[in-house]
This record gives sequence, C-alpha cells and structure tokens, in this order.
Amino acid sequence: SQTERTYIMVKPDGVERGLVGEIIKRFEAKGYQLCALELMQPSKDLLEQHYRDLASKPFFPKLVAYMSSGPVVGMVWQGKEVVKTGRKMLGATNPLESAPGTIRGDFCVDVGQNLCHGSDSVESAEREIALWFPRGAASWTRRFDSFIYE
Ligand code: YYY
Ligand code: MG
Repeated sequence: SQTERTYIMVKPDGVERGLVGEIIKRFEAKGYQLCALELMQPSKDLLEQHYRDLASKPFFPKLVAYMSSGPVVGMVWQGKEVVKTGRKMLGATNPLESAPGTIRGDFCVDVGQNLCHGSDSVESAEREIALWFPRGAASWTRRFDSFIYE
C-alpha cells in the first residue's frame, strides 16, 4: 500500500562524509515521502536493540562500536513497496557486490563502512520506527501523490 513505511538511517560514515543530502535526494527524487528525520547520537543500548538479530555474529561488537562512533541520521520514508525498493536503492550489504547506481555501489567499499541502513521487512520496519522514533513519525497526505501514483 502507499502507506507502507521503512526506516532508513545514514550511518556515522555517511554523516561524516556529507552524504546525508545525497541519500535524501534519491528517496525524494524516486517519489517517496518523508515522515520523520532526526540527527542523533545513538546509545549502545539502542543499537544493540536495533541489531538484536545479529547479536551472535562475530562482527556484532565491531558493528555496535562503529554505529555509536558518531551521529546518525534516522529517517522514515513512506510509499508503495518502500521497504523492498529502499533496500534495492541501498544496494547489497557488501558494497563490492552492490550494483553501480545504488547508494552503496556508488559511494563505498567495505562492508563495515557501508553508509546506510534500510529495514529488511515491513515487520522490521515497524519495530525499528518505534525504536528510533518513540514519539512517532508524522502522518500527512501529500498533494503531490497524484503525480506519483496512477
Ligand atoms: O541489512 P544490511 O545492513 O544490508 O545487512 P545485515 O546483514 O542486516 O548486517 C547489518 C550490518 O552489519 C551491515 O550493514 C554491515 C555489518 N556487517 C559487517 O560488518 N560484516 C558482515 N560480514 C556483515 C554485516
Ligand atoms: Mg539488516
């Protein structure tokens, strides 16, 4: 549905490198709708909850250390199939395998510095949005929708 939502996050390397605007630009230009946006310094506790499914992986401590090394920009984007399409726009987890034209494919090299996060399912998206935006994301009707959706 057109009200599907996903959680997209620019990781500390993306914020440091000044790629926040580039990532926002791609989601805006695609036709998706912004419903929340915040620059924040996440606690290790929040990151451990966010990545709880990966807690047993060998890279987990490194991942949490990297993600808490600087501010991140969390966003909620809305639109038709935005979860799946958002993941395609980000590219494969390993940037060396991400297609050119994707964010990771165009701007990074190592898996441990892969610039951005995107929810992997509608259920994960709902959990992540509640975690990162406990006060809730905006709900608004975009007049422009009539030029995006047939
Ligand atoms: O959803 P996505 O970010 O594409 O990958 P996940 O499998 O959920 O892993 C989360 C995060 O962990 C990934 O973006 C980079 C990091 N990571 C890593 O540092 N080394 C790996 N071998 C796999 C993942
Ligand atoms: Mg993931």
